[in-house]
Amino acid sequence: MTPPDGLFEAADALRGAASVAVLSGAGVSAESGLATFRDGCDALWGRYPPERLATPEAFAADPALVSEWYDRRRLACLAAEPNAGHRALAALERWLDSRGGDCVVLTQNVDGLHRRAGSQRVVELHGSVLTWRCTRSGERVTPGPEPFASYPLPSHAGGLLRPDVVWFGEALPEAALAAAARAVASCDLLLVVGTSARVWPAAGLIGAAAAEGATVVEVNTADSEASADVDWHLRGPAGSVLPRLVVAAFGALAPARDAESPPPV
Ligand code: BJW
Repeated sequence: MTPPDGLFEAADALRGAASVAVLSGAGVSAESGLATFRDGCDALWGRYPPERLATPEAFAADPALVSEWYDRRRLACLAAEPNAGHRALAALERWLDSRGGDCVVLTQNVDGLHRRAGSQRVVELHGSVLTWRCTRSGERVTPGPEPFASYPLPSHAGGLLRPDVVWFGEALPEAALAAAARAVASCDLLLVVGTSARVWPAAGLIGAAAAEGATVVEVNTADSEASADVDWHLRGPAGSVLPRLVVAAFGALAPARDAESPPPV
């Protein structure tokens, strides 16, 4: 398969970067079978407009509908497996660690797949659908792999359980936002993967990194709101472009065990 335009130039930049931040979106999990939000016939909001499902007002108006929709997504995320794109990002972290650099994944995804692929430094900007919290006490729970017994599910404290995600109009977790701001202010290269860059404040991290002098490399199957402003737009699915990028930059997906031995291919 022909490499996407810019792959080798982006790989050179990646090899020269000591500090890398990754901003990921739903597209990175598309090849794990999880629908994206806005593109394609499988888009999650194809049947429901976002304000019907992803706002506190929607939950207040119809907690049964919103709980069931999120519980189905929770079960789909638990059943999904990380794909080659997630694994390439985990390999990238190991490469940078082995060279005294650092790599952090700032994800808008709520599916937990980056961690399951082996990435250790993951900042969940929009929370996690795998944990739910009580609307009254704020207590968090991690439900098991079965569907909920009822929609909505009452909590022990007399409230309702809601997904521990960030809905429109809600603030992102303060610590996550602060960690993301630090990462983009200090990175040499920002890799923007599988996001339409339409949702703020996450989308603003791209301009913030560029303003601090970082090289911005985008991996996407289509143009995003950010494409016109990035240094390299690598067109294609994350599951094939990311492994090629890491191999082009470092020679293999896994880092060498020590300085003497060559990296395993
Ligand atoms: C592939 C691929 C493959 C496919 N390989 N690529 C500034 C300007 C305008 C508006 C605002 C602003 N600041 C804030 C706002 C309001 C609002 C907002 O952004 N609105 C916009 C719609 C305009 N933002 C908020 O409300 C945020 N909160 C906030 O600002 O609070 C302020 C506050 C402060 C203090 C107190 C109170 C409030 C919160 C935003 C929360 C977003 N939440 C959601 C739902 C999370 C739960 C859930 O999962 O259901 O997060 S919305 C949804 O969009 C989800 C996603 O994380 C997010 C981003 O979507 P993403 O990941 O980009 O997916 P898609 O589908 O859009 O794109 C997929 C991409 O992948 C495409 O480009 C494809 O081409 C590509 N692709 N296959 C590579 N194989």
